[in-house]
Amino acid sequence: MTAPQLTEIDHVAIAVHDLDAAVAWYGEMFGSTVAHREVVERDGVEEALLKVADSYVQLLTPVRDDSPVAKWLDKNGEGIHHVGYRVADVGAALDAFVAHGGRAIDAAPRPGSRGTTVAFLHPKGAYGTLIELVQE
Ligand code: CMX
Ligand code: CO
Repeated sequence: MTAPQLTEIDHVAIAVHDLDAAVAWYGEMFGSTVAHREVVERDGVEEALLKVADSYVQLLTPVRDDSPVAKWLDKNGEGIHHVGYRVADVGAALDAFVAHGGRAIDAAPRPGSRGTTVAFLHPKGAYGTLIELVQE
């Protein structure tokens, strides 16, 4: 057995075509406000984080045509793109995952948004879910 690795849901990420429109929609419908907004160059996305208790809704839009989110939107249209699980130690969680035969996208932890350290796990072999491990 693996020791428990996932401590909280960090975020649910939703891919959208128009970030301002999606932010306005969440504000109008649910009174949500933006806690953080950032362009993450490495992933070619801009994100807006809306706080829900201790977690976030991460609205994502591509800023480049070669962004993985641009490709995903072309194929699937708008919708849930990935789930971010909080972990205490992303390196240890990634090692445990790979040691148990899991398929990682990132070979090692890397910087995410808002100063986090993250690692992505491949949706193939993860019940069709793109998983992001997030260490705050
Ligand atoms: N959720 C579930 N399945 C997904 C997926 C997603 N988000 N993205 C791709 N897939 C599936 C595809 O449907 C496809 O399945 P089939 O082979 O059955 O058709 C398979 O995975 C391969 O997909 P693809 O379209 O060929 O895409 P790539 O292999 O080029 O890339 C992935 C897929 C996951 C490796 C790539 O998107 C990636 O590296 N993602 C991690 C980085 C990222 O998403 N960054 C943006 C977010 C940044 C942030 O949160 O801060
Ligand atoms: Co994310």
